[in-house]
Amino acid sequence: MAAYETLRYEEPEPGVGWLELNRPEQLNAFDETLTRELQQLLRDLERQEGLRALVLTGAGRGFCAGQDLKSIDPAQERSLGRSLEERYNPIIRRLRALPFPVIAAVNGAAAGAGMSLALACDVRLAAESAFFVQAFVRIGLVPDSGSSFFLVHLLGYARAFEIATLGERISAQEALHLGLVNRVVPDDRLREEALAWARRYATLPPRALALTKRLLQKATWASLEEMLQYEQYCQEIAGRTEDYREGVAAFREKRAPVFKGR
Ligand code: T3D
Repeated sequence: MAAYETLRYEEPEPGVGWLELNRPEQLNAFDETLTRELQQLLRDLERQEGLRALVLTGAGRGFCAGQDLKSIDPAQERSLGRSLEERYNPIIRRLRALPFPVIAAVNGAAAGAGMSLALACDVRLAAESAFFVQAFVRIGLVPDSGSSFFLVHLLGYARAFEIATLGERISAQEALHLGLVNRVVPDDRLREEALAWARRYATLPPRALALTKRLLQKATWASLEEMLQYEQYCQEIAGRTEDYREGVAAFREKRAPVFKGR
């Protein structure tokens, strides 16, 4: 795997990837290098042999503060549409398409596109001191990098509208109450809890998890009839795996299954 300037990647345990955005002085805001490197790393991870879960987090006291506002010259005209098309949207698409669960371990501020990044993960675990901000409106922009989609699907229109238009800080506890995060843990437990969750995924049948991810993503926009057909299609694939046969055998033999991803 390539060496990265703005990312740290390790596999602390078999099947578990740990990806840290690493520009702590800027609360891991996205500059050109970070967006390029994150695209590249996600492309590599899609094909990483044996990877069964990924944790995404930030170095230092921030998760990600969105676009780096200091690396751009406000006097110079830039196409923000092109910036989304070339830099941000490929990251969100790649993250969503990874064939294993992605856990956001939100360690601090998740603002603007940094909040979108957390929302694009499959589940969110937040440290008690973490917070979320739809910072876009504060600088005259609109929600991007998927935030409009994720907020409405997670919260419904009225709450999404409030959060996107007021741009106020949402504490980890409020986020839990709203359903924006799955769990809140003490700050000093975040790494251990995120690893424990990822470790659990690493023991589950990878094909079933990958297909479930595809099913649930499609369910956010498809009709019941489409989902019945897609479930049928995915179950046909899952039912042909060795892991399925192992799961049934383990149940019958009253032992824990060992899933190998085949
Ligand atoms: O290409 C395109 O432009 C289109 C795409 C747009 C996508 C977007 O994400 S637009 C939204 C951009 N992000 C923001 O507007 C967030 C700006 N930051 C903040 O509002 C606050 O910093 C936070 C709410 C994130 C955190 O507040 P707080 O009080 O915990 O920390 P702080 O003191 O404000 O920040 C700490 C340091 O990080 C500080 O550096 P300094 O002054 O100590 O040297 C601050 O400048 C730096 N920092 C925080 N956010 C950014 C940043 N530096 C560069 N860019 C940032 N976005």
